[in-house]
Amino acid sequence: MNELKAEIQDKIASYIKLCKPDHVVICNGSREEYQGFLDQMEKAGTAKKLKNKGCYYFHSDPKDVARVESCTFICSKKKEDAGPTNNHEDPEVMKKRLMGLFSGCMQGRTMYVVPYLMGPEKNKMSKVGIEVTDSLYVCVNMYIMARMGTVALDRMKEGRVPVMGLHSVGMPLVDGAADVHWPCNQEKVIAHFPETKEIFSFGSGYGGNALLGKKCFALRIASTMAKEEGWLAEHMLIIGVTNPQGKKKYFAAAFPSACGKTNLAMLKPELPGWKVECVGDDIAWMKFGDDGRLYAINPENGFFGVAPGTSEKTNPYAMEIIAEDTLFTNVALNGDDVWWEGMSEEVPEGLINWKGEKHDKNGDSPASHPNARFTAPLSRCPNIDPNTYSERGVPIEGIIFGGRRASVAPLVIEAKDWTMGTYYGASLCSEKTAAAEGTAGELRHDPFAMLPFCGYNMADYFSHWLSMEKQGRKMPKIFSVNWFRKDKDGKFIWPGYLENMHVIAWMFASIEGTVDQVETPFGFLPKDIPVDVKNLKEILAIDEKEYALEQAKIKAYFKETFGDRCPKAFL
Ligand code: GTP
Ligand code: SPV
Ligand code: MN
Repeated sequence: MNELKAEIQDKIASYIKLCKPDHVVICNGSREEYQGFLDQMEKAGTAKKLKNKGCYYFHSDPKDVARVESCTFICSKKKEDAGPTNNHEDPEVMKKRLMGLFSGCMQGRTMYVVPYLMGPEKNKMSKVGIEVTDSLYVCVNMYIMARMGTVALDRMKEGRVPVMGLHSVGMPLVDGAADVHWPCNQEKVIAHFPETKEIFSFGSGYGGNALLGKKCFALRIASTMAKEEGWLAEHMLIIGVTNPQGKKKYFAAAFPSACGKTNLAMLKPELPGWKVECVGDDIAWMKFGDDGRLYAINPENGFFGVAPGTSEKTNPYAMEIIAEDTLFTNVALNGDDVWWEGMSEEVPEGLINWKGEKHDKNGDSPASHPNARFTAPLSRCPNIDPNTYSERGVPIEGIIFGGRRASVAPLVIEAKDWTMGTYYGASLCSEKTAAAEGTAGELRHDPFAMLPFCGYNMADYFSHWLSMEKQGRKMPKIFSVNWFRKDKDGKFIWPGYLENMHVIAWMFASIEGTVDQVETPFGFLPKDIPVDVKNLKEILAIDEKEYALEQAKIKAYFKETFGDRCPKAFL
């Protein structure tokens, strides 16, 4: 640490002075250190060792189970730079509030300094961060999700400037108070300072609230960097798709939280001759190269995946990934193994639910929390793409936007050009899920699946996307998909999961120019997709009247929300 620039050392010293921890540990990111942390937590009773090698179980406070969007702030100097879709607070006002919250917040605890690298070691787009935290749970999750320790410190010694993040669960141990299994605070604040590229997170130990490399850095702060530097930081999975003739194309796809990114990234095709390989399942950083192609990297090094619904049938690769070296949070315990809704049809006897109570099989509450997650290393993925760690990134030829829509949105539609495709992204609507606080099922506008993750004015973000199209660039084709249309009985029409390969294959062929399409004013629809699905016709077509009505509503939303700042091309 001593080799680091004076400013960084001073910053950490100021965090120590403010938070008053009993001890400070600088993490080196070694396997031994990781195992030591897990042993420590097991001894304290906050982690439970499971049957499978390297697997551990954790469960949270019931009041700390998902991202807290209402407590997430963008603290730019000007309110309009945060824009109408973000909570804004003045940086000075927020700093004052934070100083109060963080003052003495680590008393009786240890402060861990976690240096980390986002992105492959040799890739030029990779960036460094430092998360200072009082949570061991965060340390072990960061070990899996980012590249932690020496590898990042080395980059900083070379002169790379880290994005600084201070995180506390917000529960000091004073006057001999005993610790609890999941310390947190009723009051939560996740504050981002885009101008100084700093993050402060207080009160939560869960997921995107606390693992600062993920949504806070790799999306909110990175999107502001991307705007300044002319690239894209997106809530997207990345896959490589190979057709039966051996031709390969890369796709990036944005779906809102808990709408199918991890599942699509791990797709194991049953369609003969096709192969899908995974580069990433949640975040993509993309930049046009000198050759005019759009190159993407996955800044993360692990999966923080939704557990419920994951099974041998729906996602066999995920089941293979989580067989070892995986951390489970808020799933149900089945002896010294884990279980969740959807893993098997039969609910096992004698489960302990995610709250640590005996599960009532006949009751209404699920055994696992709907936002229960697994944290597993990217390297365990059986279909990992050989170019995942490449120096250059992978060239994207197709971009997909998708929401969770019971009606209106067809299975797949292709944009006629970049502007229409960008509009598809901007006009994305989706039903809310358990990944964030609030009522699941409510339909909301979620432009580019970035509503909770864009670090600046969303209207400027639209313009930034439009400005990507330049002469000499090979613009990817853009598609919009919806796996979630329901019939009159409320059942999904499309079987989804592995069957999504049929839609990917259609998009692949469309980029190649080898499929028949139906032209509509809103884009190109497939003439047919050769698969035996009841009511397929209903989801392949659009009701043009209903569709036009929806577009009018979207335009009204753009006008009302963004006013003059909204790109004219969308109005
Ligand atoms: P985040 O990690 O929150 O960003 O979520 P995600 O976009 O990676 O979603 P994920 O793949 O984990 O899926 C979320 C939920 O949707 C899970 O319960 C899945 O079982 C379900 N799901 C995923 N793909 C499909 C699909 O094709 N059809 C249906 N019906 N459900 C799906
Ligand atoms: C999401 O909500 O989009 C996630 C989970 O990927 S979290 O890391 O909690 O943001
Ligand atoms: Mn996500």
